[in-house]
Amino acid sequence: MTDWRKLLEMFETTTHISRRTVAMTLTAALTILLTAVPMPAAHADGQHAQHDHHAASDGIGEPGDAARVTRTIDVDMHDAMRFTPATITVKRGETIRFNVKNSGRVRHEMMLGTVSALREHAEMMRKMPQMEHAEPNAVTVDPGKRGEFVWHFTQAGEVPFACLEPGHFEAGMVGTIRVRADAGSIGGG
Ligand SMILES: [Cu+2]
Repeated sequence: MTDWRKLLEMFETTTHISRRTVAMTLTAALTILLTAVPMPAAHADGQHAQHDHHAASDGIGEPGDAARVTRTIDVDMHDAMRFTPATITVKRGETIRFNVKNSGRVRHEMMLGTVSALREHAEMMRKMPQMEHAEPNAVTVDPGKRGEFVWHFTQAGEVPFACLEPGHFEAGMVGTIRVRADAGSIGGG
């Protein structure tokens, strides 16, 4: 409450409004703020505003053969709930080794999947937060560690990926792999 009082005093010295008015205004603002704070646990899936973009292809590719890796791509995961890079470009037919680093202080993971599959999985993770993924399209990485998985991109299009640690997907820890059909230049962007 000290901060609140300090704020009030600051407010008072810079305005000519009475203390009572200021207090009332601040209380009203605080009430609005408190009621506006979302309750994460109360969010039913149906309340999410976004819609699934059922991609033209549900085919995100297939587990890759480590002996046929054409390229290694480094991905960093951090507690700002972001992947770096968040957009990756590959060519159709490439077998990529994802070298995934967790530079945060909490566990993160990288999982490839359609948006609907990722969302379903995120829902499951909320119910079973300790669940670890042993699937070939994902890697779970402890803080300060590295992990990897190998994936073969068989179709042109976009392959979404996300971190499904509870709350991370919702916080925007998502990315996209653009799979190009042509043999043109591969951008880093
Ligand atoms: Cu995460």
